[in-house]
Amino acid sequence: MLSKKIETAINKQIELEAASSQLYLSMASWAETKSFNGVAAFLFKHSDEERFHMIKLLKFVNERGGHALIPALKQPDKDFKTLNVVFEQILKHEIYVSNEINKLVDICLQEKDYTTHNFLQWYVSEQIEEEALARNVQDKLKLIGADKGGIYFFDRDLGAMAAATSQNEQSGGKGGKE
Ligand code: OFO
Repeated sequence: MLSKKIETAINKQIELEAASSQLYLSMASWAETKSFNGVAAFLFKHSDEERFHMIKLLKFVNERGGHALIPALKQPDKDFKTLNVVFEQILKHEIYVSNEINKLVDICLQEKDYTTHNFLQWYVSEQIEEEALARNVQDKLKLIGADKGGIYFFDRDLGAMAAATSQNEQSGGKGGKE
């Protein structure tokens, strides 16, 4: 059974995962309108992953005797100007999410809820991966600078990355992500 304090804190995290999914969906749509189709595929995939993170929390709350609440949709940012702006924002956002997960882990320790603490370790690892990926992609963009050819290949590589992850998932692998 979850304590009220933990149930409320996880519901807050459900809201954040949903907002992350919406933000990446908005970025994907922006990228598609700019014909960055590879970047769009990567971001659509990322948005799906965030939704999965939300559902995983939702199921956990309900299984533990709580009530997972579905948050209202808020319109995320819609104009990003450049790819650099998109990926800077993603890194900032992921760092924020990691901090929120850490706070949640801390509440579990205070409440001596070791079951939820154990469950949250998946999110702790996931955030390490997500921050590393966001940093890596942002570094690539910094190297490319204003080089149009570089941007072309960057877009192609991100599309290939999204396709490889999907293929891996279809063949039963974890695809590096869930
Ligand atoms: Fe849910 O992992 Fe990113 O935000």
